[in-house]
Amino acid sequence: MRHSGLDSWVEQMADMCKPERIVWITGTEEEKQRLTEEALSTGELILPDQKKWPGCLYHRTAQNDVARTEDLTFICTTLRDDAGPNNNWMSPEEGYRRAGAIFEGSMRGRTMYVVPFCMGPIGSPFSKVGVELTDSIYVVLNLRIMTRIGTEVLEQLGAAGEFTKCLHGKAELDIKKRLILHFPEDNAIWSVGSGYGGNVLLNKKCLALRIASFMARQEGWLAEHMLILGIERPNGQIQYIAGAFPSACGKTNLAMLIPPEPFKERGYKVWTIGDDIAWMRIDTDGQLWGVNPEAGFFGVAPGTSMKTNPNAMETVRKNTIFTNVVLGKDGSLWWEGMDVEPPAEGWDWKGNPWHPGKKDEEGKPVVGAHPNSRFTAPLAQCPSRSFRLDHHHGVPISAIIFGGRRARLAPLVYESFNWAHGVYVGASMASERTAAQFGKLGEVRRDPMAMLPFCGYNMADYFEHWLRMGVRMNRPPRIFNVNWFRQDDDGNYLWPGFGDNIRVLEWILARCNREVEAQKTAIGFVPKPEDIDLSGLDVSPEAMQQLLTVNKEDWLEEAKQIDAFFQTFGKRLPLELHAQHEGLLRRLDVIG
Ligand code: OXD
Ligand code: MN
Repeated sequence: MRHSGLDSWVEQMADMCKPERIVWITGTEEEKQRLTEEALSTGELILPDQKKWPGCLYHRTAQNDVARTEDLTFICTTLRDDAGPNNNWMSPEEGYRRAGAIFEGSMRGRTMYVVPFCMGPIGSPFSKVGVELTDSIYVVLNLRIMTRIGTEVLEQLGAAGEFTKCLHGKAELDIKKRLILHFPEDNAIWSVGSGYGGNVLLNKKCLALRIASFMARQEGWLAEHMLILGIERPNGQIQYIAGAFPSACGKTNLAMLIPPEPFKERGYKVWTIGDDIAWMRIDTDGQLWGVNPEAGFFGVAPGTSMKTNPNAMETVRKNTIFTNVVLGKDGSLWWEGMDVEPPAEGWDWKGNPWHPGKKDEEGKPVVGAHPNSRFTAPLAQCPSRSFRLDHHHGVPISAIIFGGRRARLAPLVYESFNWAHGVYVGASMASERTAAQFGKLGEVRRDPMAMLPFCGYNMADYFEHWLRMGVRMNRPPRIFNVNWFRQDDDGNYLWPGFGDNIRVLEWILARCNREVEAQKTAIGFVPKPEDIDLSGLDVSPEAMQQLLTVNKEDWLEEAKQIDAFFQTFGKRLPLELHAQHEGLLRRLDVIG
């Protein structure tokens, strides 16, 4: 069955890019082998030791192309205001013209691959189809892991189905000729001049967040930068939590959490649905249900070890593509924080000779793996994967958590008073910069719902959409805020984090199930210290007290910053958020 709209679009794009040949991707094993061999023969991919790393591949990006380039990422809507202060804007005409000039003839002598992919389970009425045209085998092989691809997707699309038109070309990999453009009004994405995953796997941030968030508002659902996990309690009941955190706050670790011994013994288990993106909609029962539209993980390698995330280490053991980590002379793969011996000799992410302890001319240590080096691994290989991954309706969401890195301000956990207040908590979310990010260390960056770089339209309208969603649900999920990163006056973390975070999730579920009381504070409901299960843990009562403290002066200062941030949206900001802000100020005054 041919789809005439798809055929003519492919023809049109080929007329512009002028590839030597066009190959339609079907998704078979034999096709994967053929593509892999071709990429190995050109050096686009390298084969690591297949005994240690069966089925794994290694790739290096260009040195100027190692992370998402937010300043080259644009939302191209007719009206500038529709993109909002949270996005770079370009008119669609200018976008097509400028990127078109770079695409023109850029695939001469190359192959254009046509990759049909499905976000969400095949056959689910809630899934979305995209087709990515790309001149990169690396992209095709990554899409094969991150999404469902090939012939069965074309069958789902049928002769006239809707699809997102995604065009990617490496062109010259020149940063001056790099653009990542979104055309939400045309359901199209054009990315040119990059080979880095976040810029070129157009299914992910581009489609599943920026374009999908735009669609979600029109169609009445939510496309969010959230993990989803299920917690099985000793009685066998599994409840699901969705959570939004800015980068470097441990989303992948939380999604694959392994409970500490006393919890394991009592029968607690954690089930992973996804670590990055959640699509959530109101089902016929009037409640919120979520799916992970992805089929794989595109995770940060450094810091991942058997100590921090054993499930991730197990997941990446085979059939994984590694990008910009260390390659040993013996074919081993390694990254900082892997917690195993590095190879005695090898190459760093730039392809330069590297050995442990290497120093540059100034005597500074040379890292082997880029701090944003990645693994692309199938979700199906994750030991904690949920049996519900392919369910067409996804999973019912009991709680939503927002989180960030705040050394002083936010308590370990607090619950919002209701949905509208929870939207305010998400909208005013912020995190402190870490060494891994540009900018002043410790500086607070507002990142509402962790969506600042990913909301494909004006965030003021996004907040309004969230508020409306709450009204439409008969039992909306409860909304919480967590902060695993609170420190004492000497800069020591007060909370152990990682697997012990289940102690906080357990309190969250107890609140959802109305099993436990809480203390009302100006910012929300905070646990009574005795209601967080600390069995087997060395956290003193004083530390617990500090972890749960709401400091009036700090919050008054925070309120000023929230106000300044809200001002950037002008009159478009929903009145309800102003009312919520007033409410916080009033409560700080009254309750303290
Ligand atoms: C990611 C990101 O790669 O948020 O998931 O940048
Ligand atoms: Mn992400």
